[in-house]
Amino acid sequence: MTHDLTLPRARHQDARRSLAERAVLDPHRPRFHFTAPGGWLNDPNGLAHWNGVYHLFYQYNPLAAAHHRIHWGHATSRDLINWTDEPVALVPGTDGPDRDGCWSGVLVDDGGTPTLVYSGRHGERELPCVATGSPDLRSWHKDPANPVIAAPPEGDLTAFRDHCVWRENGKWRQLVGSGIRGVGGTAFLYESEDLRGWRYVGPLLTGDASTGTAADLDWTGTMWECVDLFRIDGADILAFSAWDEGATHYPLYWTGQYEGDTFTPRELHRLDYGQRYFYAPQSTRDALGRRIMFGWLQEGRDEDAMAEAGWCGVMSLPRVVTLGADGRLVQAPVPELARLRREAVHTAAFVVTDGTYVRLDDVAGDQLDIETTLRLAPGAAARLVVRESVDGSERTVIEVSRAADSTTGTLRLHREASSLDPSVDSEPRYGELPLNGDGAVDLRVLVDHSALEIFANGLALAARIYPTRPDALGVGIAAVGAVAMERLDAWQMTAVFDGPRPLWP
Ligand code: DQQ
Repeated sequence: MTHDLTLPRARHQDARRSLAERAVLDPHRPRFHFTAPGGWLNDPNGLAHWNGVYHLFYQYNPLAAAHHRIHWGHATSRDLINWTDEPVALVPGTDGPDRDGCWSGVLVDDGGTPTLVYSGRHGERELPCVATGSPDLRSWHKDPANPVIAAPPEGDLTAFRDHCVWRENGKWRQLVGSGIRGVGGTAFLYESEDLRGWRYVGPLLTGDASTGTAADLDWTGTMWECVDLFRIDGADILAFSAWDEGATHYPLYWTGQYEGDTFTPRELHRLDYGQRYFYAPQSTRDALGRRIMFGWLQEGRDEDAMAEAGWCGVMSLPRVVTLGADGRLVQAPVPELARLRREAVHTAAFVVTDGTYVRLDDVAGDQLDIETTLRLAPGAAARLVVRESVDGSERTVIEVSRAADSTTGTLRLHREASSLDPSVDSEPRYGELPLNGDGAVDLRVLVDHSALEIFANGLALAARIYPTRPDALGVGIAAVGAVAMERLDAWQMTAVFDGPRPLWP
């Protein structure tokens, strides 16, 4: 049987349907990840756990599946899993400093008053703005003093936007992402008594863009977007997204020490190996003391396909971030996610014979949570296959391998056969996977239509895949060398979104 590639597009092309109606018809739309009701979604903003309610704001264009005149969408949840759409929080002004968009920012508690600090965009320029909220965080009032910083610091800068704001020693402190042309990305530090009048302190830390290139795994770019400074288990983390000339590369973090007006870096790591598929992350500390992080899973299909689908952009699953014994961040989906699990399948341990492929016939679907523990001999590799069509022409391969020297490994995502649609991104993704001497890999794979999130020994890799075949639902495992599968548990994941949602709740 040949699959008609034109079918999904033709169905979406009906311009009489609203964006939200077209969105729900799209087979690539996730069902348990947060998405906007329709139109465009990018960065998570204003994350907060406020009076027992989680607030997720996000960069939103309710008018088209394109990045233009960005609003702030808003959703709330009591469990980080089920979301209620709230009224759009910020709309670009008819005039004023945010007339071309309300770009990324944060929510802070100003003595009981919910207050947003965001980047107002006018022309090609972004400047810090403030808005205060009603006690239920449903209506927002922009401050007449906006922009609250009239101009970036002097110098030849690549950009000036996005905010991290916190209270310290009775004052507010703020980081604004930027880049010094010819030098590198940076985070400018400011101080304030009242969130309105800001004193420039200086660069907290500046990267060196002359070291490496975008092809490297840890080039820090010419501008740092969405800087996020937090302390976790006594360690200071400065996270940012490396940007260069309009290209959104990947999220990175420095470990180090924040003291006084500087951050002394120790180590630099990728936050997620999916590169731009987990971009612009933002985190908050919830009432349980957990560091909760979301990132933006960008699309891997072209602008026409997004426009036809009526929606684009996926919010990652909320992740709990902790500090590992090696000083690196460890990430896992919030445990609340397990509430969506249905129809458990437990596979008994077995040795995957070298060179064989075992199709797991009782595990199949496009909404799955798969947990497995694999043990790799030195030089061995295990390949977990998901979204495989019956004829094998479409398949997505998650590979974990162990080097012959036994303590290092690699996590790799192969997408070259993920889709028969030649227009979608099929580039591989990979990153280093530290292993203990026993070669054990705890692997968790969440499949949600086009959204894929992988966690291997606490390291994350998010990506998007667009299988065209309705039967691309299969799961299997292959081995090269000696691989033992010590357990595999899989669940169907129930949907939290069903049916069209209002674009303007
Ligand atoms: N997205 C926002 C910016 C930010 C970028 C605009 C990161 O504020 O720098 O939608 O994806």
